[in-house]
Amino acid sequence: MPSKTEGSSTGPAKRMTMSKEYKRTLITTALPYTNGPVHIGHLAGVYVPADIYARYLRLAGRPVTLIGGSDEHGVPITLKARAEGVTPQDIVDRYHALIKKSFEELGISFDIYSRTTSDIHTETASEFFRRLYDKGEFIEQTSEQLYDPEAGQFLADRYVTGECPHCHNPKAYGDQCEACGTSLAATDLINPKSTITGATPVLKSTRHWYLPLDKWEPKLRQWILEGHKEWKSNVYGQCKSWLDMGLQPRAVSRDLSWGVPVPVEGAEGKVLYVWFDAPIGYISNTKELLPDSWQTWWKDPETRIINFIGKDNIVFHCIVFPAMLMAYGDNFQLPDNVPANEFLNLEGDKISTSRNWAVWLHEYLADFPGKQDVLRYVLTANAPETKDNDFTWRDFQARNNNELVAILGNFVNRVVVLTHKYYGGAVPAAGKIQDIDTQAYAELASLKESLTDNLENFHFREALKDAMGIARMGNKYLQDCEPWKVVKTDPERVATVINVCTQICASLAIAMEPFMPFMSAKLCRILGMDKVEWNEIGTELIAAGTMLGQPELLFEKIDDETIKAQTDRLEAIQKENALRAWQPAPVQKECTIDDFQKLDIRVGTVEECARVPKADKLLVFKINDGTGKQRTIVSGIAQHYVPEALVGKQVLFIANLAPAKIRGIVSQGMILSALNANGSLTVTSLLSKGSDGAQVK
Ligand code: B3M
Ligand code: ZN
Repeated sequence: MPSKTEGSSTGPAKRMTMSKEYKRTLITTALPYTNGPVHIGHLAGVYVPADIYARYLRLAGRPVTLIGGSDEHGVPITLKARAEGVTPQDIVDRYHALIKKSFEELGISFDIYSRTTSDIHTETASEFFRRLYDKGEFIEQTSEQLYDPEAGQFLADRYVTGECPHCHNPKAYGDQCEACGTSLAATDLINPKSTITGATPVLKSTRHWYLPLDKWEPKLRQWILEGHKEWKSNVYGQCKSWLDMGLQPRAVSRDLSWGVPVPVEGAEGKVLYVWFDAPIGYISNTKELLPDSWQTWWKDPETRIINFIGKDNIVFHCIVFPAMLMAYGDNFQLPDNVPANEFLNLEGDKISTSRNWAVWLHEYLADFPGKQDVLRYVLTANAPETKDNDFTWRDFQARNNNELVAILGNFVNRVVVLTHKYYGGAVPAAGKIQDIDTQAYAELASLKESLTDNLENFHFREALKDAMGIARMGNKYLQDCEPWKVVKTDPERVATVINVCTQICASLAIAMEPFMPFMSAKLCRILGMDKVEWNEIGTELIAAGTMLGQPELLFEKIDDETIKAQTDRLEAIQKENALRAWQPAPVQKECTIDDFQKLDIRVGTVEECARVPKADKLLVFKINDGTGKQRTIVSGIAQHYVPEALVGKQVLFIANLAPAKIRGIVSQGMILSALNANGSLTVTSLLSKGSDGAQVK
C-alpha cells in the first residue's frame, strides 16, 4: 500500500493536454448581468465548473485566482429600472448583493466578487479606451442610428425590437435575435419599435468609435485556428465560422446615459458599449484583489488564463476581447482556453428570466437549506458540456436518493458505524494484506488518474463519475469482504478491512472536495483530517488509532412531497405564461349567409345532466328541445361544470349535427361553448329566457 511519504504512484495527470507547465492560473467567470438573480442555467454553464476547477488546482497546490463580479452596465439593467420606476443604481445594488450572497452560500470560492460600477473599474476601463484611442486603434464614424423622437433618445441594442431579417421572429432585439441566435444591428430590424414608448424610430446621425476587428483577423486566425485546436469543438467551431464569415469593425460606444462615459472630449452623452467594458472587469477585479501583483497575473507568459462562459458569450471572449487586448499590447496575455458550455433547459423548456422559467439560486437555497452539494452534484452530473441538457426535479430527486444517499452516504455511514461498533471509534491497524485489498488500492489509483485527467481537460461530468466510482468501489469491497460475518471467526481480518475502508473514505473526502465542498468538510471532520492535498488520494491518510467522530448522515432522502411543491410551482408559472401569451384565434375564412344557415342552432333546457361513467371529460345531457321528446347530447365539459349545476339552465345547441355514438351513447347534436384563454370552457347561454326549440337566426 502506498504510504503518504512515498507519494502516489499515479502523480498528477500524465496525459494532460497542457502544452507547458504554467506558474499560475487565472480563472475568470462570465460577469452576470445584475438585472435579475442567477439561476441553475448560469450555475451549470459557468460557476459550478469554474469552482470545481479552481478548487482542484488549489488542492493540487497550483497557484490560482478565481475572479468573479457583476456586470452592472448595459441596456437590460436600464430597461429593468424603467419597468420598476427606480434608478439603474437601485437595480444593480439589489441584484449585486443578492447574487454575491447566493454564490457565497453555494460555496463558489471566488477570490474576489466585485462589480463594474466600482471606481477602480471606471478608471481601468477608461484608461483602456483612452490608450486605444491615443494609439489610433479606433475608427471614428458617423452613421444613421435609430432614434425615438418621443423619448428624445437613441435606441441602442435592447431599446428596440422588431422582426428578425433572418428567421422573421417578430420579437428580435436590436442586438440579437434570440430565436435564431443571429447577432444583429438595430438598423437590421424590420418594422422596428421603441421599447420605451412603442414609437416607430426615425434615423438620426451620430458619431461612434469602432474597433476594426478585420485588422486583427489574421492574428486571431493564427492564434485560434492554428494554435488552439485543443479547444472544445463547440468553441472552436463557432470561432471558425465567425472568422470564415469575415470580421467587421464593431462599435464600442453607445448613446446612453448608463455606463462608463467615453473618456474623450466632445463625447458627452456617450458611454462605452457594455461588451467593451465588461471583460475589462476581469482586469479591474484582479487589480482590486491584488493591487501590487495584478500585472503578473495578466502579463506574464507563465500565467495561464481560463475563461468560463456560456455559449452565447463565445464571440466576445474569443474574438472581441482578444482583439482589444492585442490592440492594447503591453504583453496582455490571451486566454489559453475558453471551455464554454452549452445551455441547460428546465423540464424540457428553455430557461428564461422574462418568463420566470427558472430555478433561482436564492430560492433553491431557501427551499433546500443545507443541500448546496446536492444542487452542485446534479448540475455537474448533468452539465451541458457537449450539448444542451435538461434539469428535471425528478432527476434531481433520483440522483439524490439513488446516488448520494444510497451509494456515497451509505458507504461512509457503514464504515463509521462499524468502526464504532467493533473498535469504539478508533481506526484499527491493518493486518496482513490480501489480494482483494491490493486490488482495491489499484482501483483507487486508476480512478484517481482518470479523475485527474478529466479535471485537467474540463470534463467535469466524467470526473464526477470517477469520484463517485471511488464510493461504488468502496461499497463493493465492503460487501465482498463481509466483515459482519468474518468478525466471529477472524477479527484480525476485520481490522484490515475497516482500515482499508477508512482510507477509501479519506480519499473520497479529497476527491469530492471540488464537487461537494460541504460534504467533504463534514467527512474530513468525522475522519479527523485537517489539511488535505490532491496527491494524497489513494495513500494511507488515516493513522491507526485515530478516533472517528460520531456517525452523521452526509445526505438525506428527498421525498415526493418536496419535489411536488417544486413541480407545482413550475406548473403554475406555465399556466400564467400561457395566459399572458394567449391571443384570440384568427377569424376564419369568410362564409356566406347560406353557409351559416346550414347550421340549425337552437335553444333548449337541460332537464337531466350526469357524468358518463369511466370518462372524465364527458357529460350526458337530456335536453328539452321543444318537440316534446327529450334529446340526448354528449358534451366534453365535465372538467368545467358539476352536472347538477346545469339542470334547469337554457343552452344553445346544434340540432342538425349528424348523430354520433360516443361511449355507446348516441349524441344528437352539440352544445355550444366558448374556449377561454386559460383553457376552460364556458357554456353559451341566453341573456334572458328563450323558448325551447327556438332557432338562432
Ligand atoms: N453579462 C452576458 C451574460 O450575462 C454578460 C457577460 C459578461 S462577461 C464579461 O451572459
Ligand atoms: Zn432570427
